[in-house]
Amino acid sequence: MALRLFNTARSPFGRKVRIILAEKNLAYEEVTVDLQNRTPEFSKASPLGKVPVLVDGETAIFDSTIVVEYLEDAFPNPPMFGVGVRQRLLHRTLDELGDHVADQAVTAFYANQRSDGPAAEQAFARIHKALAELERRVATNAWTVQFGAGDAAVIGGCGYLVLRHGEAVLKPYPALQSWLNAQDARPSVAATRPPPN
Ligand SMILES: N[C@@H](CCC(=O)N[C@@H](CS)C(=O)NCC(=O)O)C(=O)O
Repeated sequence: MALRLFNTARSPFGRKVRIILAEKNLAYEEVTVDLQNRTPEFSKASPLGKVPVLVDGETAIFDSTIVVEYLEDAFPNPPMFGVGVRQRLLHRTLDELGDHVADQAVTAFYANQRSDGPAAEQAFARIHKALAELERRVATNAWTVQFGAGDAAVIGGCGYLVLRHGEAVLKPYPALQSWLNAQDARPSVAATRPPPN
């Protein structure tokens, strides 16, 4: 049965899943969701009303981290969590850091839209904690050996951060920035670049 992905064009979480689908060379149909006007079909698949949701036959799967784990279990090759306990842990940790950047970048975006300075400031303080940890990990080579789930989450989160808040936010993190730039050449990353604002 064909895979269907409910998503929005700029969702950082959706991008993470799309990178993994591309890396695993899996065909799927993408269904673009209007979050202001959810269809009954989407609401049935997504109890929390969020994207992304992957539908495989009769099974609807959310959230993005669980979708990626499902794809790994259902379609193990090529592996997206590296080899061995340490690499798996590293992918999961990067996934958490990448999702944290994504979550807080979304929060800051909406806070700015309603001119809520303190909420945006709080979100940015949280973003910088995660970016500092990512910078430390890239700079000390505490990173994944094989590209996979963790890398995809960091690219999704940081890509969305730059899209919504500008490149300057990464200035204090040169190692992370150059790692991100290098990933742009990867076909799964290039093919999933979000459209401009
Ligand atoms: N933890 C979830 C987060 C998903 C999420 O927050 N998606 C946003 C779009 S980027 C959404 O659907 N927001 C709509 C809402 O919260 O009502 C995941 O990893 O899938």
